Amino acid sequence: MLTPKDTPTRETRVLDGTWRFAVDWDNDLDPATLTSEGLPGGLEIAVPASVNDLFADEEVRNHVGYWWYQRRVRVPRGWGEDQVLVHFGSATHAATVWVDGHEAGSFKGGYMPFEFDITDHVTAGEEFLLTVRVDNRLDNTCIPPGTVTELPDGRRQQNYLHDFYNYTGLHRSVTLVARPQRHVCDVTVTTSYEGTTGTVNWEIEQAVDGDVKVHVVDKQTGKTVAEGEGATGSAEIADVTLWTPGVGGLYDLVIELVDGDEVVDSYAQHFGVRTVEVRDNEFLINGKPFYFTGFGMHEDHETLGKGHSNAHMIQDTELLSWIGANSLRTSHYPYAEEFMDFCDRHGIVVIDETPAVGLNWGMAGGILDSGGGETFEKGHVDDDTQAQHRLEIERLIARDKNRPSVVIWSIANEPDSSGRGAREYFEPLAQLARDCDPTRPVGFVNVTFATPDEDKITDLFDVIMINRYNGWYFQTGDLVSAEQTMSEELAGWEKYGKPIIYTEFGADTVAGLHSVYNQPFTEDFQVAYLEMCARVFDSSKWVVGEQMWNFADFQTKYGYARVDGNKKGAFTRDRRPKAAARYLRGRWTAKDEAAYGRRDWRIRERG
Ligand code: GCB
Repeated sequence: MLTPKDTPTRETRVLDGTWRFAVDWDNDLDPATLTSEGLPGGLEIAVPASVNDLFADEEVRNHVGYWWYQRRVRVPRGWGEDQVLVHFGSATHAATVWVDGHEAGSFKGGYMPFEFDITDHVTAGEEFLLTVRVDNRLDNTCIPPGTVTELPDGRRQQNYLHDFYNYTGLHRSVTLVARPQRHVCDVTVTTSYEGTTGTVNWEIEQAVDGDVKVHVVDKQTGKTVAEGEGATGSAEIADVTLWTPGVGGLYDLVIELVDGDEVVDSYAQHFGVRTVEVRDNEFLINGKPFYFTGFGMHEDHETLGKGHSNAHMIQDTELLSWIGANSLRTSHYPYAEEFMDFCDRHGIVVIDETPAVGLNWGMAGGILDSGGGETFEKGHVDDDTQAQHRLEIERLIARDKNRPSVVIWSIANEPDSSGRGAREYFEPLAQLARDCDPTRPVGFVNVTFATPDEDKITDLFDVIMINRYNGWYFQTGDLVSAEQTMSEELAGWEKYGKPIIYTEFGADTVAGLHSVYNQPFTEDFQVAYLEMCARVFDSSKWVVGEQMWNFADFQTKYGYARVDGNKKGAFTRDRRPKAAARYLRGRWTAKDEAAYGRRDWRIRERG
């Protein structure tokens, strides 16, 4: 599926704004009535945004089940000859869509785009009623999985094993799209280079096979630098500009479907020329060792919840630049395409993660409450979960395969990789990711309990990504013991002979709380904790990256270990720096300077 775009042959209308809204209290509202008579009540909602923090009503916030969105849409007059689609950036976690009384389709998976062809049900120049039913329930057929419990008094409760709030709603833009009947459906771009000459290869899927012309345009200069023909082909780029961390460097593959002299469809897909390779203890980008600095992040803001906002995107990436970070992980789900486009443009290196989080029933009685039992058993993480997990891997790679910023696929966060059945569950998924994309390393993120002796799946992957909380959840406040344990464990991971990235390490910290002692929850402790971690990382040539948990404080479900959310941020939820942020800024900019000979790539870029 292609991202909606205006081109010489395509048009888009963004449907963001305020929509009518209703809560389906008993999850039994009749679509036929709602699509003919409209939604009951007078509520409105913002799109894009999460539902949960908008209404001053706890019952709305805690509702488990369906929510209804509705608005009238006018199809532009000139779209009579075109196919008309309605495209959703995401609906968390499932949606069914109606166009007037016609059911256009359903989609399950809360962080992926989907679209429906509605050509036969709309008329150019006329209005139609667009109705969307969003479902926020998570069960064992979902990624992430969850459990819905019905209490004796009839209330429903949603339980889940991941540590971020189950925000729901239309989190990304909704777009009406016009495209020609004969059109480009998809394109896969791969690149390489030799000396100063780049090579771009393309494979184009079309609705109806026809002649194809391709122009390669340098996005910096706007000049065409190469041309080619055919649905499958390649072209050379002389004096190629490589896509480079901290800088970017993009080209457009401008695809034209032609019929004689007529351009039937035209679409521009951006790409970058760069290589990624894992060699012994090194992670190489364009043949040079790369050391990841940055964060596991969240799409999370006050009021908006997980709703995408360009203003917040700019602010967050500015802060990444300020702090000297060169990378991030899209913990724990795929982020909005607007955000990924930004990373492509500005050279931010991305570990791209599926929404497979909370696949771990071993955490009962620990950080989270699972209710016990084995992870890989019927009703927990089972064949149904795996089927959805497969889809999530396929879809993520299909969506982001052309992005130069993405250098690793992370197929899960902290699954029970030492549990019975882990290998049987993950072996086919690791293979699937490789089959979908043979060009990028594949990994998963390891949980603390699955030590080198216990873990059953690390050999299936190219890189080792580990989350560790010694000094916080374990050996709390005792940084001396924590350092010893981390170092000993690291020696175990080194034996795998693969690069290691610490994808999480962190300590909850209340902004403004200080102490002369290394007291947990203070800003002083957070800095001392990070200094301890840094000593461990710097001691091993196998460690090729550090991504602190988390970029900013974020909302979670309630629990005795969470006071208004997770407070491990280097920034507060409203993006003010804690002392840790200044510490990291010093460390990462110095590392950056040592590696690349400059202090702050964004300032340099601005000249
Ligand atoms: C983890 C999880 C992350 C949590 C974090 C924490 O290991 O991957 O989702 O938020 O720990 O702070 O407990």
